[in-house]
Parts: sequence; structure tokens; C-alpha cells
Amino acid sequence: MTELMLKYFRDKQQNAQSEKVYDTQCPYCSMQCKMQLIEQKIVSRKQYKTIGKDNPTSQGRLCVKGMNAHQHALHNDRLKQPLMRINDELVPVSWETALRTIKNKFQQIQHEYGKDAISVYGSASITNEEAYLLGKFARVALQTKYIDYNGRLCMASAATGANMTFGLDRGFTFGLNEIPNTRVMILAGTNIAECQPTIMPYFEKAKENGAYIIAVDPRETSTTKLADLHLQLKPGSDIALANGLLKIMIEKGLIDDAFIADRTEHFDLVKDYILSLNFEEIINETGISMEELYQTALVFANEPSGMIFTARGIEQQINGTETVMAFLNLLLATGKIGKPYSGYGAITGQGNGQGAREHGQKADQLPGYRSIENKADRNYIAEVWGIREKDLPKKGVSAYEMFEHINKDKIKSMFIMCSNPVISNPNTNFVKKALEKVSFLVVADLFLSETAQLADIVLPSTSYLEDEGTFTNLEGRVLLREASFPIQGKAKHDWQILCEIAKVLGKEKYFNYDSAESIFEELRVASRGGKADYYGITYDRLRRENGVLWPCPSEETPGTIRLFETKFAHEGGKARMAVVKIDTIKRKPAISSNYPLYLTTGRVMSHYLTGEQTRKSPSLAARNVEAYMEIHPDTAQKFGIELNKLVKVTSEKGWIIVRSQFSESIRKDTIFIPFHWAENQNVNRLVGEQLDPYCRMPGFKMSVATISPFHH
Ligand SMILES: Nc1nc2c(c(=O)[nH]1)N[C@H]1C(S)=C(S)[C@@H](COP(=O)(O)OP(=O)(O)OC[C@H]3O[C@@H](n4cnc5c(=O)[nH]c(N)nc54)[C@H](O)[C@@H]3O)O[C@H]1N2
Ligand SMILES: Nc1nc2c(c(=O)[nH]1)N[C@H]1C(S)=C(S)[C@@H](COP(=O)(O)OP(=O)(O)OC[C@H]3O[C@@H](n4cnc5c(=O)[nH]c(N)nc54)[C@H](O)[C@@H]3O)O[C@H]1N2
Ligand code: SF4
Ligand SMILES: [Mo]
Repeated sequence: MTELMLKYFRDKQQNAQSEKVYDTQCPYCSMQCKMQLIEQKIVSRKQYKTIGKDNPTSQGRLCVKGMNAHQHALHNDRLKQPLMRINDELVPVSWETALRTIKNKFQQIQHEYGKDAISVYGSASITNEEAYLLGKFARVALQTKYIDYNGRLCMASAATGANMTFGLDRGFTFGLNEIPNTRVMILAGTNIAECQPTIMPYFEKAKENGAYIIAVDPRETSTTKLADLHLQLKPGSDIALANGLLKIMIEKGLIDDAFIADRTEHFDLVKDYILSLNFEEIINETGISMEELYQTALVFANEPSGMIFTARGIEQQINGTETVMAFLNLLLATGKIGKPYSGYGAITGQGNGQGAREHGQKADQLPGYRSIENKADRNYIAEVWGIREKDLPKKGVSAYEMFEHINKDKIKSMFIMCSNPVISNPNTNFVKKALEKVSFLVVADLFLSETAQLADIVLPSTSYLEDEGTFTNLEGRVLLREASFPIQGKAKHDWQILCEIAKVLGKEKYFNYDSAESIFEELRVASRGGKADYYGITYDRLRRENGVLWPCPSEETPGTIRLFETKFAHEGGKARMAVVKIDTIKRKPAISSNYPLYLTTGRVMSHYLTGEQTRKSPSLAARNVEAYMEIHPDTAQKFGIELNKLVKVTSEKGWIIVRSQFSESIRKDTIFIPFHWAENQNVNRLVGEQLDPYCRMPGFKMSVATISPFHH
């Protein structure tokens, strides 16, 4: 080897050794797996990879999305400078220009149409600090009542159902570590294997230990394959199923009378109603046989411990709140909550699906899970914020309803942070028109998303690699996401963006923060004494203790792992059972000769939500390059649909074109389409605008549609 070659290899080795490690958490689901970005410099080229890092929840595991997350975060398309619409084109401008324009426009609109003419649309993918600040920004900087967020489309019914039943909403009422020891579980409308993959070992362990697993899903999925019994019901019929199970339990004397008497209210009403039902109707509505109903009811009631998990399959229904409550009736009637290896798990979706719903970006909510309609709560927060209670706006409307308000000219402007509603809302043809109509739209995003493309101003935000802050994972565990990767271009953290806009609006004194931690210090106080009490949690503790579970009222108390051991959170300490009428199913669209198929929607392993991030990641995009429709081959034949061909899917709301994929295991009356794609592949063009009356959740999981082969 020549001297020159030797030198080359020596240099290369040295360079390769220059390795940097950045700690962070996955930007995707509610597991919030801890991870590290490894930057290796080889000669002058940088190479990146992501590896898992040990922690109590995911124990170092990552799924395919997490492993490839850096591909979108380091993508060239990341926004690096503000953009402003000039002559109908988005062009780069300075922060100064962007902020000045926002100030002028916001002030002009509020002057002309009133404070409530501006609306705010937030997200559960931002940190607790940012979610908290966004609520404060709407109420204090803009003084508008119109703020809501994408969690309304996600966990609103689970949250409302749990609040109505238990008086408190925290996703899991038990510790993750209890799952392996439970004896029986019902997985209702959850696809954990694809949506929270790193949680699977807890369930696999339970199975090894002999737990009986019942899955409720109209489709076969990687999750239902884990089950001992798969109840493949008609979409949207879960209330009939849960009520049928309760009827068997009551009739066979399998309920826990002592628990019902000591710890619950209203059982007698529930019992009267349930006993008045007939099985014929239940079998008819659900398509589930009497044998399967019996098997489920007997195993669940007879085992000494048991858990019920729900996710969007039963929750994203226009009777979602009631559906959740029907399943909670089963837990309460059998006394399977507040004791070891038992309880309710509403499996949170987004990275901060839990925390972001606690600190005040929901239309009716103030920090710490306080209510904007409660005088004492209003007084408390007004004092923390240093404003008068009477200047605190009242309750606004839900996410989708804000677009209806735009259409009715009640809202003139919108500020969207970290969401892509043009893809994710129901009836998206309408939503897109509303966003085109709005007179001034500001979007803060990492990319020029389909929504950002409609904006008048686009603000570049920082990602999970750069932005430090806390997230509350699906257990209710608050975690500190460390993030120190260098900021790209002129992007700013979401909290900085909020502070800067507040400043130009003359509200600087309420938004004086120099770090995420300084916002968290205020959040602690704002949440103090509320249901979601974070007062005892500090950044130091989070570092030392690997996260703390809320409620945590003081620095001396440990977090709370198992909830409701001695009492529920309602006044009087009892859980409230509720009569949940099967008739609520009739609220939904029925199949007809025009629209003969049920359409349900959901996710695939390799893509995330509107796909804005995962479609930019070559390794993930390669796994599913386009939208598809899962259909039974017999149904396909009936409609003249061939395998792997383009199909036009039509509902009352619109049409889309997707490719056919056959599945022998899906119900013959049902098609499934994931929602990760845009434009003509966006299934939300088909979903209707009807909302759950209690929580305003859209019915993403049940529409009716028709299909035909698509010829160019
Ligand atoms: N890979 C991936 N993981 C994700 C996400 C993602 O986009 N991609 N998103 C994250 C977010 S924000 C969320 S909210 C969660 C969502 O997590 P999940 O709720 O588990 O996911 P979905 O696929 O929406 O729906 C779950 C299942 O409900 C079934 N289902 C449909 N209709 C019905 C019905 O009427 N009754 C019943 N019982 N089941 C029905 C579907 O067939 C589907 O298998 O996942 C999180 N994790
Ligand atoms: N048909 C159908 N529709 C559904 C669902 C369904 O199951 N079926 N599920 C619903 C559910 S559960 C959810 S949660 C919603 C989600 O709906 P969305 O919130 O619209 O989905 P995302 O793709 O997460 O959009 C996030 C946007 O923020 C950007 N972003 C990412 N990180 C950051 C950040 O740190 N800061 C800022 N400023 N921007 C960032 C991304 O680039 C992206 O454009 O969709 C709902 N829509
Ligand atoms: S997507 Fe969820 S399970 Fe997968 S690595 Fe990220 S946080 Fe973990
Ligand atoms: Mo979600």
C-alpha cells in the first residue's frame, strides 16, 4: 500500500470515528419511544441512523416508523424560512415581514369583525408546553373563544366517555406492567400491532401467561391474529355487542353485586334497559352469533382479572361516547377496575395525545383539565395568567365546526399549528373550500403540507430532533423529550413562534419565556389542584426518574400508576353507569341500493396520519406507495372489480380513486381504506359531517359507499 493510500484510510477511519449522538423521542405514536439519532461523518459526508434507547415503556424497542423518522426530519423539503403569499404565490420572506403582516392582518380583522373572528387550530403532536401556550395564546393574545385541535378527531369520545363514567380521563387506569398478568382482555377497535407496535411484547407476554384475548374488529388485522376469539362485527354496531354481553352477564348472575353496590351508581336503570333488549336484535345488528356472545361474556365475567382496551375503531363513531360507555359498563358490572391486572385502557394515538388534551387547547377547557365554564376554574387560571376573569373568553366550538363557522362567515381567519386538516377532517372537499375562503390563513408546519399550500403565511417550525419539551405517553407518564440537534435554516420552535406573535400583538408581558422549561414551570402552577395535576413534576425529576405518571400533586409524592383503587373521581366517589341505547346506531347512515357497502378507514404500519411526514421517508413510502381499498374477492366480483386495478369509490360527499387489494378475511359488506394520502386518494372526501352529540367526534369509522371500476 502506498503512503498516500495509507493516509487516506487513516483519515477515513478518523473521520468515521467522529460520531455525534442526539437524544430524542419518536415524533409519531403515543408510545413515545426514546431514541438516539447517530450522526456519523465519513470523509465529509454525514450519515444518519436512529437507534432505540432504554426506558420503562418501550424498553429500547423501536418500530419501522421510528427507525426511519430522521428521513423526513432531515429531508430537503423542510421549511427553512417563512413564506408569504404575494401575487398568489408563496415566496420566502423574513420573520420580520411575516410577523408584521400577521400583526396587521390580525388587528385589522379583529377591528372589523370582533375578537372571535380569528380561530386557532392546534395539535396533539406538539409538546405539553406548546399545547398549554397555544391555549393561552388564543385566550390571552388573541382573546378569541375559537380554539380547538386535532385531538377532537382522535380521542374526544374516549375522553368524554371516561369523564362521564369515572369523572376523570387518563388513557390507562393501570400500569403497563400489569398487562402480562391479566387473565382476559377485550381489544375493541384497536390495531396495536400496527399502530403502537412496541407495546406488543406486553400483550404477547399476557398470552404466554394464559390470558384469553378477544378482539372486536370488522377486519382481520395483525392484532386480531393474536386473539383467541375474533368478533368480526358489522362496522358501527359495537353498542349492540357490549349491551348483548352485559345482558348475558346479568341473566347468568355473573356480575359483581358488591362492587356495583359499593362503587357505582345507576346500575338499576342500566339493568332494566338491558333486560328489555332481545338477542335477536343484537345478533341482527352485530352479525355476531349467540355462541360467540356467550363465550365472550362468560370468559370475561368469570376470570378474576380483566382489561378492556378501546381505540379509534369504536370511538370514531357518531355515537362514540356512548359506545365507550357501553364497554365501561362491562368493566363496572364485573368489578374489573381499581384492582390489580384490571381496568380500562383507551389507547392514545398521537405522540402527545394524552398531555395535549389536558392543558387547554380544547374549546371548552383550561389547563390541568379545568373547565372553561366553571367559575372557580376561570378565576384560578385568570389569576395565574394575570388577567381578569371577565376577559377570559368563553367556550368555542369543535374542530370541524370551526370550518362550518368559516362557511357561515362567523370566522374570518385561522392560525393552524402542527396539523393538516385538509386531509384529516371529514368532508374534506368542504374543509378545503372553507380554508380557501378564509381571508387570512397562517400555518406553522415542518413542510408545505396540503393545508400550508392554502396559507397566506407559512411559518417554519422545528421537529422532534430540535425541540425540547415534555410529552405524556399512553400510560399517563410525563416524559422529557430532550432535543438538541441544530436548527435548520431560520425555523423556530412552536413555542417561540407563539411568543413572537404575542409580542407583535403587544402581549409580550404574558409571553415572556426563555425556554420550554420556563413554560413548564408555569404549567405546573396552572395545573395545580386540577384533575390533571402536574404540580409535583419538574424537569429534574423527569430526568432522574425516567418520567412521572400524573396526577402528581407535590414534589414529594410519587406519580400515580393505578387509578380508582378506593374511589372514582366524581363527587361522592362513585362511578356512573349509563343506559346506552342500541337505537343510537340508527343515527348513522344506513346502506341502501345507492350506497350498498360499509366503508371504514384507518391506518397501516408504515404511514402516519395524513402522511405528510412518512410519505417523505423513502424507506417508509416504499412499503405503501399509494392508497388502496381492501375488499373481499366475492364482493369485488359482484362489482366487476379486478385485483390491483383502479377503483372509483363514491359516497354522498364525493369520490376518490384507489387501487383494489383483495382480502379473504374482511367482511363481505365492508371495504377498508387507509387515510394517509392526499387529493383524489383522500378517503376523507367520502366521510360525512355528522358529529357525536356529546364530544363532536366525526364518524370516520363508518360511512356508506359504492364502488365501480375506474377507466381512464
Ligand atoms: N402506523 C401508524 N400508527 C399510528 C398512527 C398512524 O397513522 N399510523 N396514528 C396514531 C394515532 S393518532 C392514533 S389515533 C392511533 C389509532 O390507532 P387505532 O385506533 O388502533 O387504528 P385504526 O386503524 O384507526 O383503527 C383500529 C381498528 O378499528 C377497526 N374498526 C373500524 N371500524 C370499526 C368498528 O365499527 N368497530 C370496531 N370494533 N372496530 C372497527 C379497523 O378495522 C382498525 O383495525 O394510532 C397511532 N399510531
Ligand atoms: N378517515 C380518517 N380520518 C382521520 C382518522 C381516521 O382514522 N380516519 N384519524 C383522525 C386522527 S385519530 C387524527 S389524530 C387526525 C390527525 O390529523 P392531522 O393533525 O391533520 O395529521 P398530521 O399528519 O399529524 O398533521 C400534522 C402536520 O404537522 C406537521 N408537523 C409535524 N410535527 C410538527 C411540529 O413539531 N410542529 C409543527 N408546527 N408542525 C409539525 C406535519 O408536517 C403535518 O403537516 O386525523 C384524523 N382523521
Ligand atoms: S411509531 Fe410509536 S411504536 Fe413506533 S417507534 Fe415511534 S413511538 Fe415507538
Ligand atoms: Mo389520533
